[in-house]
Amino acid sequence: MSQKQLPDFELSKEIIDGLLQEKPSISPKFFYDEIGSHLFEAITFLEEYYPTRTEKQIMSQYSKEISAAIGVCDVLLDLGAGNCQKGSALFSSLKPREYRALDISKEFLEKAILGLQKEFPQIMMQAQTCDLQNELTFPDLVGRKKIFFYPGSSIGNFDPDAALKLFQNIVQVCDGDGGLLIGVDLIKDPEVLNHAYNDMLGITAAFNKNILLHLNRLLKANFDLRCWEHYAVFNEQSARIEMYLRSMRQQSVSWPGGEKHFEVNELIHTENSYKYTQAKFEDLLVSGGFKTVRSWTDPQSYFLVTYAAA
Ligand code: AVJ
Repeated sequence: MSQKQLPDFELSKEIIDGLLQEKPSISPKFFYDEIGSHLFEAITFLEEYYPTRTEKQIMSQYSKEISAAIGVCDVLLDLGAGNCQKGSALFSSLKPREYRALDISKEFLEKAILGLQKEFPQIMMQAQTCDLQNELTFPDLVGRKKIFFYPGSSIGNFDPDAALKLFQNIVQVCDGDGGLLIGVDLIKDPEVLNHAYNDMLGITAAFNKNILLHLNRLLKANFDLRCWEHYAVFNEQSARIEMYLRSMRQQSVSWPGGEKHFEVNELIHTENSYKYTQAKFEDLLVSGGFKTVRSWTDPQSYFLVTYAAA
């Protein structure tokens, strides 16, 4: 993988540019510092947050059909691997020769890999940092059958145009072999969606606000978390959950070399989480260049797992 690690000043520039836009925003990739990664893990245990457990149900109920659709797996590339739990759950059915765990934060990955390697000594394992906003290339894996795994509806963070580009990139890297096993959240009753992003315990709120603590460290900024509140809502027109931080008062935030004034109720956009219909999602994969798609869902049609062959 040839992604370069961004130097801190480039990350800072990206964040500052976002904050100074007319509609301030922070990329959701900045959620996942160490605390953020653990808070997200906590979210996946919440009653209201159905995606993780529903995807797990689908994967285990249809594991035979899924592995039959995939066939031989030489290299399993786990995009946004996190704690590697979902990726390693595929080991027994896919039997990959090699496992590549890719994510933004390498620290989190390496801990997970260390434990896994003992349990599965026969599988070659490697942890790599990777920002999916950049192009994927795997010069060391040319000619090998690659199965990409992108679970959890992480694809929902991309707008459909960017998702299409990622699919095209994966198809190109696959070079006529292998494919993509991907999970995506489906459009459903807005009340169910809104509850999933506004949980009673406030874990999602903490996850959202933690992005500001991460920025305080990255930028040496001085966001005061007491002055910001979590706001998440399903936008039916755009078929996406939109997540924001709302300024509860007039305030200024500063960092070395700059500052930004926020009005009462001014919003910082932190995340889009797109939801699809099965038909729209399969169409997008085919538009990206995949030759065939096959999907599995749960009885309530809350979540979709699709294998797209390159
Ligand atoms: C990791 C992007 C799939 O959109 O549901 C969970 C992130 N944000 N709760 C999602 C998230 C708030 C999650 N993804």
